[in-house]
Amino acid sequence: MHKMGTAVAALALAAAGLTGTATTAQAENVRAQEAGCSTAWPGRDGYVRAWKDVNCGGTLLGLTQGDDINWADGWGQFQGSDNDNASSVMNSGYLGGEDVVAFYRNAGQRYQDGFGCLAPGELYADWLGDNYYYGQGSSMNDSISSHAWVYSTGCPSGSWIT
Ligand SMILES: [Ca+2]
Ligand SMILES: [Ca+2]
Repeated sequence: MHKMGTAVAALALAAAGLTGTATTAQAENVRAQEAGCSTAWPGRDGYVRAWKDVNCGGTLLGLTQGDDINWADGWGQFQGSDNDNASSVMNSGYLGGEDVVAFYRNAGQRYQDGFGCLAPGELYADWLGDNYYYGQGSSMNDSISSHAWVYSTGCPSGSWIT
C-alpha cells in the first residue's frame, strides 16, 4: 500500500530542506493514490486484478480467481495486449492456503526469471514502477507476463511487492 514508505520519503524530503510546496504536492499525490486503489477495493472476493494505469486506474486488464501462465496468449483472463501492460495490481483473495499472488516477468517461467509476490494483507501495489523483480532487478511496470497463486513460503523476504 505504500503509505508508510511514502510518508518516510516525504519526511526525508522535508528534512533535506526542500520547499513546503514540493512536500505538499507529494502529500496530495499520496492521497490521490490511496483513494484510487482503496475505492477500487471490492472486499475479499477471491480475485487478482490488474490495471493498465497506476492507482488501480485506467483499463481493468483482467481479473481471475485462477492462474494465467501467459498474459500474451489468446486464452484465460489475461490476453494479448494485457502482456507487459500492467501498472498496478490487487490481491483480494481469500486468506489461507495459496493466498499470495506471484507475478512473473515472463510467461510460463514461474520463479526462473524474476517475480514479485503480493500478499493478501498488502491489498494492492498501486505503482509497479517502484517494485523490482526478485532475482532479476528490473522494474515491474509494464512488464508482467504471467501470474500464479502461491503459498507465502514460496516467496523470499526480498520478493514482496508493495
Ligand atoms: Ca492468458
Ligand atoms: Ca514481460
